[in-house]
Amino acid sequence: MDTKNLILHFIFLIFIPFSFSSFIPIDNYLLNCGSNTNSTLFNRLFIGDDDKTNKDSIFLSLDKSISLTNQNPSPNLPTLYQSARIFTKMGSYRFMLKQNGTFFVRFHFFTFKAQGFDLKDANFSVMVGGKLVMSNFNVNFKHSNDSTNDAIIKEFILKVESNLLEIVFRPVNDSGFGFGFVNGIEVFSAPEDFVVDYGTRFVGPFGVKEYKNLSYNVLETIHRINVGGMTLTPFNDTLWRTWIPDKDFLIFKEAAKTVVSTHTPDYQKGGATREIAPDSVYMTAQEMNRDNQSILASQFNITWNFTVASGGVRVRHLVRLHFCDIVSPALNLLYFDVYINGYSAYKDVDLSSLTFHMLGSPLYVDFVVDSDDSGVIQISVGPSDLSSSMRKNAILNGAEIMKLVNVNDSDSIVAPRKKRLVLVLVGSIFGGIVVLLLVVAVFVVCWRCRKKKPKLRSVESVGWTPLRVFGGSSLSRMSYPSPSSYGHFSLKIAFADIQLATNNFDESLIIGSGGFGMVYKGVLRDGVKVAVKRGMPGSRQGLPEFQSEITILSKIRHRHLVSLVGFCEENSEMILVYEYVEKGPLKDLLYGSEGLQPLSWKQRLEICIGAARGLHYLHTGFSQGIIHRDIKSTNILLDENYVAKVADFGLSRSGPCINETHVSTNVKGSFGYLDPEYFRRQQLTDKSDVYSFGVVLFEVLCVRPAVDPRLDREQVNLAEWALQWQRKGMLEHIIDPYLVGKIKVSSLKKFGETAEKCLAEDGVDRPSMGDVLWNLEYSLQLQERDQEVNVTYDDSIDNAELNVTSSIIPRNPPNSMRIEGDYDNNYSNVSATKFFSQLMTSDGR
Ligand SMILES: *[C@@H]1O[C@H](CO)[C@@H](O)[C@H](O)[C@H]1NC(C)=O
Ligand SMILES: *[C@@H]1O[C@H](CO)[C@@H](O)[C@H](O)[C@H]1NC(C)=O
Ligand SMILES: *[C@@H]1O[C@H](CO)[C@@H](O)[C@H](O)[C@H]1NC(C)=O
Ligand SMILES: *[C@@H]1O[C@H](CO)[C@@H](O)[C@H](O)[C@H]1NC(C)=O
Ligand SMILES: *[C@@H]1O[C@H](CO)[C@@H](O)[C@H](O)[C@H]1NC(C)=O
Ligand SMILES: *[C@@H]1O[C@H](CO)[C@@H](O)[C@H](O)[C@H]1NC(C)=O
Ligand SMILES: *[C@@H]1O[C@H](CO)[C@@H](O)[C@H](O)[C@H]1NC(C)=O
Ligand SMILES: *[C@@H]1O[C@H](CO)[C@@H](O)[C@H](O)[C@H]1NC(C)=O
Ligand SMILES: *[C@@H]1O[C@H](CO)[C@@H](O)[C@H](O)[C@H]1NC(C)=O
Ligand SMILES: *[C@@H]1O[C@H](CO)[C@@H](O)[C@H](O)[C@H]1NC(C)=O
Ligand SMILES: CC(=O)N[C@H]1CO[C@H](CO)[C@@H](O)[C@@H]1O
Repeated sequence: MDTKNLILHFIFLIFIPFSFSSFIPIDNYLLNCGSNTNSTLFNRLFIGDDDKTNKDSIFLSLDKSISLTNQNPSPNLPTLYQSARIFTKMGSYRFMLKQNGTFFVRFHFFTFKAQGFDLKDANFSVMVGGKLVMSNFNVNFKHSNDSTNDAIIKEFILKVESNLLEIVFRPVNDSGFGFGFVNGIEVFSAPEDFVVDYGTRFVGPFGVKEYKNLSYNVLETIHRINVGGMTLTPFNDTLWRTWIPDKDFLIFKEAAKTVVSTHTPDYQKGGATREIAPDSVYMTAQEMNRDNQSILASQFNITWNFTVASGGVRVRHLVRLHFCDIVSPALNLLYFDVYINGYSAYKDVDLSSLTFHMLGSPLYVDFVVDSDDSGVIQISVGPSDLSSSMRKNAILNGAEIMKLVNVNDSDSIVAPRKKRLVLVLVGSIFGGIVVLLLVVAVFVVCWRCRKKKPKLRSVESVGWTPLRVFGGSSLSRMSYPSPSSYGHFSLKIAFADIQLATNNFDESLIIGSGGFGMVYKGVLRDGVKVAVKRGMPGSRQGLPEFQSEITILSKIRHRHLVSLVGFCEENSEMILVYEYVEKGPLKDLLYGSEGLQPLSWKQRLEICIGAARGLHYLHTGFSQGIIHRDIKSTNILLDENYVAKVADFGLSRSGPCINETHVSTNVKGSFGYLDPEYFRRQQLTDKSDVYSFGVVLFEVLCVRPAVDPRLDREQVNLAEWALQWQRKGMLEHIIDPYLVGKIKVSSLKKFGETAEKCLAEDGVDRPSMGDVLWNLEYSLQLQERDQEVNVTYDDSIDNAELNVTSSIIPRNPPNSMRIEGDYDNNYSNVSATKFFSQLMTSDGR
């Protein structure tokens, strides 16, 4: 939203006509459930839902429900709570509405025992207007033991865009044993603009942005607090709400002092109305306790902790704060900051400006905040830097906390709802269990669908934009960045989006870890699967690597390199977001789990070729090549088509300039893959990558770790060990048993030579990545060739091929590498045809 809209919003609010007459809802249903008599509560008439005279506008859909009456009510118990409607099967109320809009829906629950029902045992779900608002609700379970004498009232505020509102009760156990119940229901229209869709501040680690379409959420009231005041009952409230005092939520009570005004608030300018909150809320407040010099001397906030549902980013709350300057002797003396969950939510609040220069005019501000795991929403107000040292103060008059019921949870229920009602009706006619099974099946299917596609609640932000916290003291200074101004930051991702994508760094989404930190699987809002690499939060260790990786990766796009989707540098977080590579590290596939088909030789060759291409591109694709520095089998990832992608550029460094031959850096890399020359001389060249890649080649062939300390001394290091066998020309003795008989001799020979060259002692003797690439491709050709002329190594074939790639493939391998005899020995027990047919079948897949 842009500045203009916000200003409009406020101009609009100022001119909302106000009236002193009490609010009369257009639609107003109050039901005394399970009773045929009317009942009065707080001067309101709840009509009996069993009273046949009231049936014209309310329909009770199922005759299967039971009216239950409390035979031994305690004295003074309101009659509303002396009866209940019991649902042993799904049943519903339907209300005809005169007008669309936002509605209050309240349920009254009061447990008692009668006719074999103990209402404490009820366990049921409630849907309102097709939206699941309560699931597996159990009065006893949800509430503390001492509430047995009080009714429990659940309040929901939601938008209804239909002339019919249906409220469905469904026992959790649909087999006739479980049941649901309700004592009273209220359905009435909320005042216009009770929930507006603009100007809501979405507060979090990302700063403040706008939260749009608030009214499309179902809100469940969790706390309604008259700060600095006393309990207000439905008698005292225009919308029959109950407000409770704040003292039980206040932390460090000495810091706060209650203020009470005797002037009735003036609703002209601030934008609030009597329906938003009654006079009494605005006539009391907590301010900073400025009497106590020792407290005043130390800077402080007034802080309240409110318990809420925990559970990460998906549990969202609306925090509506009410303000009315009843403390200032004159205008523009009070400047304070608001914090929610420790995040700056509104800086330099200047009530005088917000009310267009009028003291004692109420206003409210809506905030949306994601719950953290603490199960607490913490609200603080404290003096702003703008306030003069003599007049440091902060106030709060009222607070409401409402949970945003996850509407999308219930989307799956919306679709089959109509069907289910019909089905249940049919079911009641035929008494068919089959029908119930169908219903269950529909449910299960929907549930599955829902589970399969976790839908992320969209964050109403302007895209990948850095957000600034509002710095102004006047609303006219509130502004939101326009999307167009961030074109060149297109890789920047808001922390909130990353939290969403990873379900707030859900441990179950961890797909890897390393020196840098954890790697999580995630899904961005646009559905793109990503791997989120998060540096240890708070620690700036590795910052150079982080920045190096961003710089490098943002420049690179290559089929065989994992591409960077974005990054996040907010709140001292270092987060890199990569494309998600479906099958994960080569290492995992190589050492695969039980039952997993091992990779064929052809697949392995193709993977090595892909990785070599990626590295070749890194080394040569830029005027100044890039050295990966940490090539290993965990850094080669495979996508769903087994296409290799080189990953993890955290340790990358730009290569030497033309006039230099190496880069001097601290030694980094992974044990077992590390170029010994690099280690000795601390000089980095692209040949260090070639060495590491050689180790990977042997690893792919032999399927054993680069370093395995459990083995005999001469076997510990794969590079040394494999080289020994390669030099003896007996490499086939140590290959992956799965590959035995499946590799053509010439292919293996070429492969072994290539790996050996990569592991040359001196970098200058190692081939370039381009050479390695061609040799591997040649090895693949040899494997793929239709007709192997000779099972043994044949120089002539090799030389024929060499004409094509003469500059790359080393001619005439040294005599020490001639291995014909050994191959003969090894395969002498396999007939040529058998050998080939094996090849055919394994390759024909
Ligand atoms: C209950 O109240 C309604 C509405 O005022 C009225 O029509 C109805 O007659 C009353 N029923 C009883 C039993 O008093
Ligand atoms: C209500 O039913 C659900 C589903 O069977 C169950 O998970 C939950 O524990 C039950 N709650 C109580 C309090 O019995
Ligand atoms: C209610 O439960 C709390 C702890 O959960 C306990 O301290 C308290 O004594 C209980 N009250 C009653 C009336 O049983
Ligand atoms: C409610 O709104 C919808 C569309 O917004 C409209 O089609 C319908 O007629 C309205 N119903 C009433 C009762 O106002
Ligand atoms: C429903 O309740 C009955 C009796 O308690 C039990 O036998 C049955 O397993 C329950 N069904 C479900 C789906 O929980
Ligand atoms: C808000 O709701 C309106 C009306 O349904 C819709 O057109 C718009 O796309 C919604 N905006 C967001 C950000 O969801
Ligand atoms: C609330 O209403 C009751 C009953 O009308 C009245 O006695 C009480 O003074 C009112 N309280 C406030 C704070 O207005
Ligand atoms: C002032 O506050 C301190 C706590 O910070 C408390 O110990 C002290 O008693 C208070 N003094 C008065 C006069 O209330
Ligand atoms: C008030 O609380 C916020 C958030 O916890 C904190 O950042 C700020 O430093 C606090 N101010 C004072 C004066 O303690
Ligand atoms: C208030 O909530 C914060 C944040 O969850 C927590 O750290 C603190 O311990 C809580 N304080 C009290 C007194 O409960
Ligand atoms: C409130 C909310 O997040 N609604 C979303 C539910 O899921 C659909 C897609 O299935 C989205 O379009 C809605 O925005």
